[in-house]
Amino acid sequence: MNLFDIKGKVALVTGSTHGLGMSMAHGLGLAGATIVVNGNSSQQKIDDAVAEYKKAGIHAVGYKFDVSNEAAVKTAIQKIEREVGPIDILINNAGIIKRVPLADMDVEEFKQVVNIDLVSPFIVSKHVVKGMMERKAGKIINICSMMSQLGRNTVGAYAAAKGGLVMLTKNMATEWAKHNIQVNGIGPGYFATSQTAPIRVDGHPFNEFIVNRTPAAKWGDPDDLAGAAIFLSSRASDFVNGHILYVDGGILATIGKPSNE
Ligand code: GCO
Ligand code: CA
Repeated sequence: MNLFDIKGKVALVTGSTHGLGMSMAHGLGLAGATIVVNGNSSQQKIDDAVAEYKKAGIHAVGYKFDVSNEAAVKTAIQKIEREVGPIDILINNAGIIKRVPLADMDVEEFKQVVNIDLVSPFIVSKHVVKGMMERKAGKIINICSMMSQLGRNTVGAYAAAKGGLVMLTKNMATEWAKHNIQVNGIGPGYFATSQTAPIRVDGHPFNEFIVNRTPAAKWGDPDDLAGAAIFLSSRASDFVNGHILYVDGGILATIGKPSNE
């Protein structure tokens, strides 16, 4: 008996052509799940990502659609379920960030961030959960952030959206747990990805700040998220509802320390 067995499950991971989405999807794929790869920048990027998954021995199929467009999401989910099979696992990972001080931020920019990072997980979940309800089984994982709990200069819109995503997770869990659908979140700390590349460059004060602020004293390796993703996708988490599993090297456990300690 393997509590963590997800062999043969179908997992849709939004924004899985690169970054943390790709790392988590990779982890689920190596554990035996079929990965539905999603992105919206170009078909080429999806094809390249699918080829990369396949090279690692993962069963992967690609679907390009915009997670913020309800009509496109609805069509894509129907197509995926017809062509690949019922979606057992949904990871709402696709997201964007804009680093602009709030007092200088255009309302349209703010709305764009909330639209992708908060409204879209609602849209995709809404169209995936109906099938899960009929089948009386499902796993939904919303990708939260350190900014679900903490503020930081310039990322106010992102923080507002990621904070909202925690409450969306709890409310999805509240409404759907009785259908044997577990909705939880993963809150990544600071990981070395293209998203953090601009603030991670050697010599950048933020690079040093993060290493000092993190008890584990390093940026996370994206592969470190696979365990949390597998746990929340498998039978091992069948009575875990509305929880956010922070994978952060201890950031949220501490106030930090002076830079000379
Ligand atoms: C930033 C970072 C964060 C991280 C991550 C932290 O500018 O502070 O980009 O927003 O991406 O979400 O958990
Ligand atoms: Ca790695």
